[in-house]
Amino acid sequence: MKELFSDWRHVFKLDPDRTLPQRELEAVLGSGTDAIMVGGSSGLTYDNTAALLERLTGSDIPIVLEVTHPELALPGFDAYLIPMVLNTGQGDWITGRQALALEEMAGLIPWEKTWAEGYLILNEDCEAARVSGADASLTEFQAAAYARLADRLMRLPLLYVEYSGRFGDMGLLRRVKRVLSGTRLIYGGGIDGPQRASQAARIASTVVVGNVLYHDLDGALSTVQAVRETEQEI
Ligand code: 1GP
Repeated sequence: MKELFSDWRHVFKLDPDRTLPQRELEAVLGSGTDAIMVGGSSGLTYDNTAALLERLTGSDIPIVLEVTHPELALPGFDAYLIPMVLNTGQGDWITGRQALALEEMAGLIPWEKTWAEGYLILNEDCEAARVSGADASLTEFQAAAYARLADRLMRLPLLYVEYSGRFGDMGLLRRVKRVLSGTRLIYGGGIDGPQRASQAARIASTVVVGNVLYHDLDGALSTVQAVRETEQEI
């Protein structure tokens, strides 16, 4: 089935807790990227998420929110992605927090634009690993088992291999990709320019670029074309 994200190759991730001046934000929106993801692992509030949404409203590319806390789930986004951290021993981050949110909000959720997003967090030093207690030390073999679980058992639409802040192991990513049959593979972490963007885009269906936006805008913008020009391995 074709979903909103089915053709996304390149995505910029913006963190409401960090500042991007207006001119830079406009450059991001006009960069040719396929979508903007709004998300972060800490420091997100209703107010800073609403403020960023307001600045993004009116753009002609999809603006999607990764909902890490129910209070952030403002109306007005084009889609909502609900992270489920697969490689944590803390059930709260797999289904606990999500179920708690549903106790209160089930009737308010726009299900037609809401999807689960399985996360494999593989950089032990990143904030997401710290807050969710993820076991980031998985071998390729273990990561592939989680990928099968996401794809075959849970039939998740999306699997996000997250190395936030560090460029990941492309061998592991390839191994994960090879076991997926229906789940779309997203990669994010440490992409700082065209070369890494292209390396990741050869394997992952969607490549997410975040941090570099805040210290090297030109480097960040150059990843869009690099991803466009890269064909995904079969
Ligand atoms: C973070 O995967 C994204 O959630 C992007 O990672 O910030 O390292 O680019 P970087």
